[in-house]
Amino acid sequence: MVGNSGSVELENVVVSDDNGTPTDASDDFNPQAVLEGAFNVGDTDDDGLLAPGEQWICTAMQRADETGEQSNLGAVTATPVGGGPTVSADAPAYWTVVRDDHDDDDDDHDDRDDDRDDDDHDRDDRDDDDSEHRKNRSEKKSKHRRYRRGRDHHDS
Ligand SMILES: [Ca+2]
Ligand SMILES: [Ca+2]
Repeated sequence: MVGNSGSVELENVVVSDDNGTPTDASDDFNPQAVLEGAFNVGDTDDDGLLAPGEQWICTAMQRADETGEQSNLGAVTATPVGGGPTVSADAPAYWTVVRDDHDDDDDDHDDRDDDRDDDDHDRDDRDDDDSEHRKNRSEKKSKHRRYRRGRDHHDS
């Protein structure tokens, strides 16, 4: 998001991103302006000039090569309408990259927890109840398998 805290409209607004590598300018890029028609969605009077109070929006999606703490630096330059020195501003962003399969790992972990709870419960019961409970569970499973096999047979 790019704003103008001054009192003069700005033109030639250029937003850049250091791509998380401040010492390597070769991979820097310009985030895309979020447009509404031909102008930035935040250009409320559609004149292509960043007026005081306007909030222009730019966006970018980059794939991080490494997990862990990441940061990038967004910067913007612009020139005042009617002349004057180029103005600039920058803002760092920090985020953490996690692996794509992180959620799957969590699910597996939860399953293991559930099993462990069952075992604890069985252990509290007497041995007879415990074995009966296990038998009922396996009967239910085999019944379910038979049903599926029968239905498959019926279909074919
Ligand atoms: Ca860079
Ligand atoms: Ca404007």
